[in-house]
Amino acid sequence: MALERTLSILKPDCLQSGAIGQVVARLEAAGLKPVAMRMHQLTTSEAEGFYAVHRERPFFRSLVSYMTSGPVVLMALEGDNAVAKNREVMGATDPAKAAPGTIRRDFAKSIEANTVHGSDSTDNAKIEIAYFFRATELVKYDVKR
Ligand code: IDP
Ligand code: MG
Repeated sequence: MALERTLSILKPDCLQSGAIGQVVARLEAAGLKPVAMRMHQLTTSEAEGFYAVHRERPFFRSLVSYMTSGPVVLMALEGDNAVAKNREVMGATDPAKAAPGTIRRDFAKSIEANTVHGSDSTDNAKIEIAYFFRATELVKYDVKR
């Protein structure tokens, strides 16, 4: 299995649900180790840049508005197959379609306020981690359970 990194964002609804700890616990339990972590209030231009791939979508303005509506937690997660593993633990974009036991099924409010972001490929993970973190902000440590 390949050791990968992926970008995770705990979205405003996660913080407003008081669920930071519960969501991070699920990620860690899945073998996704936070190697960078920071709270942040996204600006409109940061959110527009981050979601630029979606700029022609009908939900783009609403998504940018939502992502800037409150603070988020930014994380780089590391682990075997971290990109796909994170997507699996997150569940489908629409919480109504997310599998039982996934983060979105259990915490998300709507298809927009869906609790977590996760990179969708290793290439995008590199771009997204670099969007928010300097290389020197990523730490190294071992987890032994
Ligand atoms: P993903 O987060 O599961 O990768 P994307 O299709 O990349 O889903 O969409 C990015 C984000 O845009 C979603 O997480 C969600 O917050 C929002 N979004 C996606 N589809 C819709 C929609 O149909 N209506 C409103 N918001 C949406
Ligand atoms: Mg996506």
